[in-house]
Amino acid sequence: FLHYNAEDGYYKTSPYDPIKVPNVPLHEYVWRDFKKWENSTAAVCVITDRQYTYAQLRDASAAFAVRLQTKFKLFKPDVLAICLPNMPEYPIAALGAIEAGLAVTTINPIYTPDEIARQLKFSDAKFLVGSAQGYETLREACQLSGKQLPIAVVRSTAGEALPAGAIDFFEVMSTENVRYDELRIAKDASPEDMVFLPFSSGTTGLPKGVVLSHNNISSNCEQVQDALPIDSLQFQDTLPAVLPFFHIYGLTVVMLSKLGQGSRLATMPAFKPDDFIKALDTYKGSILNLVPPIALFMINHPKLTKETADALRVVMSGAAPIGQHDVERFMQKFPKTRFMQGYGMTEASPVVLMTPMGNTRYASTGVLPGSTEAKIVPLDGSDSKGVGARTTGELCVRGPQVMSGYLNNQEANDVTFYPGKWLRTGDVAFYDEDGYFYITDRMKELIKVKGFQVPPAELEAVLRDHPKILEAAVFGIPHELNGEAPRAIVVLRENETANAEEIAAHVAARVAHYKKLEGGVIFVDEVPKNPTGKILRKDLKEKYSD
Ligand code: 4UU
Repeated sequence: FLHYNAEDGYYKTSPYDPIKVPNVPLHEYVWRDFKKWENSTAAVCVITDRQYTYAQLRDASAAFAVRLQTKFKLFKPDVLAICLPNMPEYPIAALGAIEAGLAVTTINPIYTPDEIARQLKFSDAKFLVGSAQGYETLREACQLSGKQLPIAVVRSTAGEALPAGAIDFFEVMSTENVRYDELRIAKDASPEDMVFLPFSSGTTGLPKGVVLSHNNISSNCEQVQDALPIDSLQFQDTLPAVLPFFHIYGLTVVMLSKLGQGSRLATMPAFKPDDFIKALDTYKGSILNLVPPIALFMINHPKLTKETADALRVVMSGAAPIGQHDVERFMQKFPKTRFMQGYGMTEASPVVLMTPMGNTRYASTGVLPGSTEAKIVPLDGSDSKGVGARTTGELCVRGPQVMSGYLNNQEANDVTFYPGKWLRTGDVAFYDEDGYFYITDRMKELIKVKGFQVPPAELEAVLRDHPKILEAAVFGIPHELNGEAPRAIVVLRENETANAEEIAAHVAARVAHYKKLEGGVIFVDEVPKNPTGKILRKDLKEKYSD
């Protein structure tokens, strides 16, 4: 599967058969086989045990679609924002909006009002779905963004009050008196339309809107399903859905792909040890997508025994590197469980690599899924031609899952793609003779904490807002449990004094908690920069990591 041509140099193709791009709207793709399991549970909340069958989930989302159009006058190309923790209603909101012809932007529910406001503005969202608990934060975010959006609130228990001014999501998704034939499909609707607008900082700078189409997402579902085939008519798998649905990993790989295959989602609003153990033990979690810190938790937590995870047949780790030693410890503790790895990024819907069944190369993040091509190019950007096996460089990919580009950002698109639609990942990798890829480093500035994106440019902007700070630069240092922790170097204005705590507190008050300056603050006289004023990030790591 190694090829060569004059334009691309060496490039790899997938060992799998090419996928058939579904070419239908995403909700139709997800519901394609739902009749086969319409009375099975589709989603259950691990905390409250409230649940929906496939028929209930599908009907509720169709009802939501109708009301978005008839009651709220939302149509293509409007954007709906979902700011919810994981819960069974999440797919109702997402697939309903999609059925109405809208695109969905997914917002981290633990964001601060500032962070939410920014995404509402960038995405130009017209409607918000949130939780009762998060309602005040959303109101504040609306005020900050200057947009008075209708906010539909999901109450997680029947007893939870509807906040004043909120729309009751249960009313909007109610199947009572709904006229399904009133749904209007735009004449120009196409599977190439944007369906999701998640945010990612990509290789540099602030978060940008990632335009993902129906075909991008459904192609990636197909690709994942080929690498991990399941048969719900024989046995219904349960997925402890602990990875947040707002992030592309939870959204595509857990929620959409598995609903398309008839599995049961056991949703958790946050990672809490007892809930997580319950999802494995009581709900018999059998396929588990996780990030490395959760694998470490499973290895180390005394209450989580081999018996607790008795039903667990597959675990897939992704979103950040995991050490081979940790994989081995995991397999020692859970010998019945097959350990897989995936590698992906928001810009690729997300999956780019997955270990195949029976893999024993535990340092590898896997092989290319169907219809995906990759090449490794020199790190210095001097040439975009691919090099051969066992040579390290920047990983570039192309395939039906790769985004068309960032929203309204030609400049970012120009640096993110090489000619021929090759997406630059910003990750350092090589492949072996058998087409297994190994991610060895990250060359882009992005910091990953527990698998979440922490863009340095975002924290640098927050630091620059501090009245005592002249300049700042942020980078990641290794962190035993979370993978990395953000650290800042700070130059104070003349005649100012400050201590590290007050600087860290300034940041902590303005960002989601995983973005805090856990790695500390160091005061310096200057930020290392090149002649054009760009921060020399490599120097930061070398100079200030100890
Ligand atoms: C080393 O993290 C993601 C998507 C992760 C994902 C999705 C489906 C993993 C497995 C899967 O099946 O997306 P982003 O956009 O938040 O972050 C992308 C970056 C990558 O560029 C890389 O630097 O996260 C890092 N990354 C990894 N690094 C992702 N997966 C891995 C991995 N090993 N397995």
